[in-house]
Amino acid sequence: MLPQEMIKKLNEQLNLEFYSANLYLQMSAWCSDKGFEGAAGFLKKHAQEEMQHMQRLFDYLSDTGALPLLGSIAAPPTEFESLADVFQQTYEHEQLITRQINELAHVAMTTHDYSTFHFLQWYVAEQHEEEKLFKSVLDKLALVGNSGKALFFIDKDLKRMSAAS
Ligand code: OFO
Repeated sequence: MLPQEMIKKLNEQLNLEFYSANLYLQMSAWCSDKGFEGAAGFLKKHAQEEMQHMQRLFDYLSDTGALPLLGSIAAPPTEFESLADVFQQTYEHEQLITRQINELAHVAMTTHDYSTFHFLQWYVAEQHEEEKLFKSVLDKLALVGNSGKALFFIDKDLKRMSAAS
């Protein structure tokens, strides 16, 4: 059985992954509303990945005899300034998640909870990929600028990226 403090922290992370899914799904809706169909599809697919992150925590808690607790989840923002603003916020959000995962891994290690420490390694690797992915989109946006043509190109590129993943 996991220590109570770790069960609480893993449940917080589970709910945060739910929030990530809702955030990206809401962003997807904004993109679709503004005509960025490639970005909308990319973020919608990513929202599904976040649900898998949630599910992994759910299963780990359950498999170790703890009770997954689904709490209330804050509503994500609904308005964004631009496509660049959307992706700036995704990147910042992923950095927040990385800090949370690192903190969890630190607690697991220092309390000798090596099972959870091992379980969290998947998230450590995943966060590296997630930050890299969103940073690459931001870099492209910075490179091409904000013209209609540039955004059209980026949107097409996001469509290609989500079809390839
Ligand atoms: Fe995007 O990594 Fe989970 O939250």
